[in-house]
Amino acid sequence: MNPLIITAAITGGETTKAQNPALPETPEEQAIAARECVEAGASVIHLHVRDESGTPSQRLDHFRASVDAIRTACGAGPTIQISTGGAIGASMEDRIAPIVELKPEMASLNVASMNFSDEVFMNTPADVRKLAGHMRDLGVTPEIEVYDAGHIDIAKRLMKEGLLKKPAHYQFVLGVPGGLSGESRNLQFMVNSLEDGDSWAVAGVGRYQLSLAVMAVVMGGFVRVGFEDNVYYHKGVLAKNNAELVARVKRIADEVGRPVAGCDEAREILGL
Ligand code: KMH
Ligand code: ZN
Repeated sequence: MNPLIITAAITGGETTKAQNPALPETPEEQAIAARECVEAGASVIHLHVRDESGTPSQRLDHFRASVDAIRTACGAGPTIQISTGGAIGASMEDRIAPIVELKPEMASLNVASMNFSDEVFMNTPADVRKLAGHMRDLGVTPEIEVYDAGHIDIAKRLMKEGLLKKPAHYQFVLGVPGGLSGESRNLQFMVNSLEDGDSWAVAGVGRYQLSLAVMAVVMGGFVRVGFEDNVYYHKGVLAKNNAELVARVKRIADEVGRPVAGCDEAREILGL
């Protein structure tokens, strides 16, 4: 079986400490969370950052502080995947800036506008092309975030336009109110829609996190867990930290004989 890449989405753009007091917000908290997740089996850290008051931020100094703190805690180990989705309402200029200035090895790329719970997550075609163009020109590998089946078709069009390279790496974020829900038939449909050589991971939102992780482990996909998408360990029981969610996926993989990728192996698999 191919090695399993586990991504830890430790903070997110929408989760609050009111939902789980263990949410890492400061660079120091994020560094501890990242180290614990890597020790538990994660090889990629999907990173959103906050300002001093805990409000989501796309500011460069905030990204720099968190990236530096994570590097100090984890060494060159994990791939730090910068979020260009940010929080709902962030301007496209602010979302692009960390990519241009920090030139990370990997960053998320959202390809469509959609309702996102009670709000609207804006990704106009012009903005998506602009961001994808920057990533291509700077050699930043995109993880294509897709929340609905048609988003894969949008990504394929961007490939035809030369803005995205093949093979592509997708993150299926399933269970956002406004996107596709996290039933197994939906995951299977998404996987069936990919082209040869593409890779995929799944991030189940809320109650879908565990079931979709289990499916991905046996289907040969990769898994994202963490407080960005889900703050619970069991129904009604908050996770103590992000690492607890990572460790559970690692245990499941161990049980079914799927090796878990180390940090260098993940980089190689993702072509970074
Ligand atoms: N906060 C969500 C609206 C990403 O990181 O690229 C978007 C998001 C996606 O989290
Ligand atoms: Zn994110």
